[in-house]
Amino acid sequence: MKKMKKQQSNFFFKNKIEISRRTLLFSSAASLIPASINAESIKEGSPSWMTTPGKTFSEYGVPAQQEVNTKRKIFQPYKEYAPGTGASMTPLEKLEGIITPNGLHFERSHNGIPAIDPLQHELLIHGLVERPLVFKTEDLLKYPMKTKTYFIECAGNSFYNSNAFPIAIDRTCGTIHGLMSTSEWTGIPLKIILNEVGIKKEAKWILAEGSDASAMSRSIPLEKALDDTLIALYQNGERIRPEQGYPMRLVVPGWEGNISIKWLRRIKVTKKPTYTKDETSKYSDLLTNGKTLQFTFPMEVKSVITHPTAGPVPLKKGPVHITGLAWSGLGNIKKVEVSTDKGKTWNIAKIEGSNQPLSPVRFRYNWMWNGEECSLQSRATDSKSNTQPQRSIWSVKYGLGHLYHNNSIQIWRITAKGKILNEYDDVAQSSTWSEK
Ligand SMILES: Nc1nc2c(c(=O)[nH]1)N[C@H]1C(S)=C(S)[C@@H](COP(=O)(O)O)O[C@H]1N2
Ligand SMILES: [Mo]
Repeated sequence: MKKMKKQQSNFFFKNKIEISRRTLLFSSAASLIPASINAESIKEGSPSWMTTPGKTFSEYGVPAQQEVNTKRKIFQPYKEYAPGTGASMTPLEKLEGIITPNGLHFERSHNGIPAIDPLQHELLIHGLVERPLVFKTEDLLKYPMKTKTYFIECAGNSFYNSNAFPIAIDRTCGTIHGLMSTSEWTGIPLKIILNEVGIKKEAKWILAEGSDASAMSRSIPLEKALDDTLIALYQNGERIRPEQGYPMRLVVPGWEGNISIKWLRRIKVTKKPTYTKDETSKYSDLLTNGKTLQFTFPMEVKSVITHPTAGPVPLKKGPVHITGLAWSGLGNIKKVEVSTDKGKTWNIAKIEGSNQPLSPVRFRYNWMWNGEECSLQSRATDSKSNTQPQRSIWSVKYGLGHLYHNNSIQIWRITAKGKILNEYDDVAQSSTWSEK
C-alpha cells in the first residue's frame, strides 16, 4: 500500500511539471486533459436533435447505431461442414467495467445452439442417489436462488499466444483474449438440487451432460458440485441467452469454461470420473515428455491491458490511461502491476471495485508516453500468491502446439509511430499479419 501511494504521488508530481500553465488553469486535477480538448468547439445555437422531438419507446433496447462495430469476432474453423463448431470472442478492448453485456458474451459451442423448447426441456438427476428426479424448467424456477458475479473463461482462451503460434501475430485484444466474459449469474446452488435427490455415501463425482448436438459432457468432483456450482437460469438479470445455455446451464466458477455445461439435461452421480471425450482427447494439457495431464480445472491468475491495445488507432504522445482486467480461478486479485519499459520496472495499478473471488477486477494506471518505442504489460497476482508467468516460462512447460490454459503475460509493443502490436518476450519480432 505504501509503495502504491508513493508511485501515484510521483505520477501527479511529474505531470504537473509537464503540463502547460494554460491547461492547469482549465482543470482542477490538471494532469490528464488531452491536448484535443478546448472550450471553443461549443457552437452557437442548438444541435438538430434538440429542435425536434426524439424517437419514441422500444420494447427491447439495442445499442446506439454508431456502436455497431462493438461486436463479437466469429471464429468458425470448419465453416463449410460444421458451422456450429467454433466460437465468437468478446471485444474486450471496446468494453469498460467488468460485466460483459449479454449480446457480447463470448460463445463457444461444439455443435451449434440447440433450439430448445423450455416447456419440454427436462433435467434428470440420477446415478448414486436415493431417488432420481426429473426437473422441468418451471420446477427449478420455484427454488430459492442466488446471484453471483463470475467470469467464464474457455481453456482455449489466448490460443493465438499459445504454443500453436510460435510467432506473435497481430490480433486485437478481444481476438486473443476474448474467450473470457463476466456476468452476474442467478440460479440455484447445485447443492440444493443434489440434496433433493439424496447423494449416496460412495459418490465422489458427477457427470454433467448438455442437450445439444455435441452432447457435451464433463466429470466434476462432488466437492466442487456441492460448493459454489450453480444451475444458472438468469444472466445479468434476464433469462440466459440461447447461446449461453437457455433455459439452464451449469456455472462452475473459476474452472475452465468447458465444464460449465450449457443446455444442462442430465447429472449422473458417480463414484469415479466418466472420462468422456471432452475431458480425454480435449481440454487436457500436453507436456514436453509426451504425457498429458488428465484434469486441469481452475483457470489460473491472468490479466490483460484492454486499453491501449493493438488496433488501427495509433497511440498519441502524452497522457495515457492504461486499463485492463485481471482475474483468477483460485481466488481474488491481490495486486496488478504494470510495466511500461519492457518489464524492467513494475508499478502497482489501482484496483477498482469490490474484488470478489472468481470475479474479475478492473485495474487502472495513469502514464505519460514520451513517444519512444516501448512495451506495455500487466502482471496479476492472486490471493493464493500465484503470479502470471512470462510467455517464455509458460510455453516451455508444454508440448508442441499445446494451447490450453495459457495465462501468460500479454505484451503490447508500442512503436515510435504509436502502432501497438502483439509481442512475445522470447521472440524478438512480431509478424505483420493483420486482422481479417
Ligand atoms: N452443452 C454444451 N456445453 C458447453 C459447450 C458446448 O459446446 N455444449 N461448450 C463449453 C465450452 S468449451 C465453454 S468455454 C463454455 C462457453 O460458454 P459460453 O458459450 O456461454 O461463453 O461452455 C461450455 N459448455
Ligand atoms: Mo471452452
